[in-house]
Amino acid sequence: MTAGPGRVVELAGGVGGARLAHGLQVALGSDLTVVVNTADDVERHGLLVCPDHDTVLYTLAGMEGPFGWGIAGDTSAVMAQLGVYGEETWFGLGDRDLAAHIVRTARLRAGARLTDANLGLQRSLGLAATILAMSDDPVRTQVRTSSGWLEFQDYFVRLRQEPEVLDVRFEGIAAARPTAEVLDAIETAGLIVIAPSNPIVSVGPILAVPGLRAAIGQARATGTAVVAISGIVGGRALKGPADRMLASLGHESSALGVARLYAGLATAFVLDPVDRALGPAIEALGMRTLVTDTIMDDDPARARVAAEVLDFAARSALIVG
Ligand code: FO1
Repeated sequence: MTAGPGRVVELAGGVGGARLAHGLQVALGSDLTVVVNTADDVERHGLLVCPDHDTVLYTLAGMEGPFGWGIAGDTSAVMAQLGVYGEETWFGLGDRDLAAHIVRTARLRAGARLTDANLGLQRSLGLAATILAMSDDPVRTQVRTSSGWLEFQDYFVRLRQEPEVLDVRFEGIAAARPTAEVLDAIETAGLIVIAPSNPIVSVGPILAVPGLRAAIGQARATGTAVVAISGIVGGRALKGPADRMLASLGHESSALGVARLYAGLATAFVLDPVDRALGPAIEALGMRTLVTDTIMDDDPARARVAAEVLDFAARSALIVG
């Protein structure tokens, strides 16, 4: 029996990251820290909504909705009434979900940091793991389409990811600072896992926070394994528009295309059996590879993928010595 990896840090976006986090939480409990993308955050009806944080929150609490976000069985009486008042209702907020945005916004207005407002929600729902905002400073993803720059949720939800994405920028990123909690988590991590989330708009903003990529590089230089999991399987995104986005931004829409984005950062890469033939090209980027089924449709699959990633990291560390 080998010792566990100690603290594990997962960099995560929404649904894919949340599913892996759920599996990791089963194995690690409070040794898991999830650093979430906040560049999808959006102000709706005067309230701050943090989709990636909340998706991980509800998933770790075992209460996520049928599409992966929101709360299972939630109702939409407030949205219906907002529609009566002439408000836009394309971004659907459930009644119980709204409570989180009300509490978060109130605490922020009272002077709390985003990190602490979110930690309060996590404590109330009894999470074992910790979820940290990548930064307390506002960062917002914008995508350029043929009709100009759009706010991320405008593109993602209102326009159903239909327009081709010609460029991506993270407004506010230059002034964003990583929090002390995030830097401490990375410094003390025994393992860093990059979730099978969109590498451009989910993991991309996290790595773009000034100082964060360097902190991971420093951890890597002192022996911490950095394992990335492909969210592209057989050339298609497991969820969302990552495949089309990679292609329209000039990257290869494949596990190899994802691995190239993490070259120099990840020490190991997990790919699906259908992509086995890409293994040698990924290894040529300087990463060890693990080939395993990465689809996490149900709880046992999440636990299995998480356990395999942990086992792989432990074996890689033993081999590296
Ligand atoms: N995604 C949708 O496709 N439609 C929605 O109406 C929607 C509402 C929503 C409300 C709260 C929340 O936390 C997430 C929500 N999402 C919705 C998902 C979300 O905006 C995206 O999946 C992520 O931003 C991409 O990671």
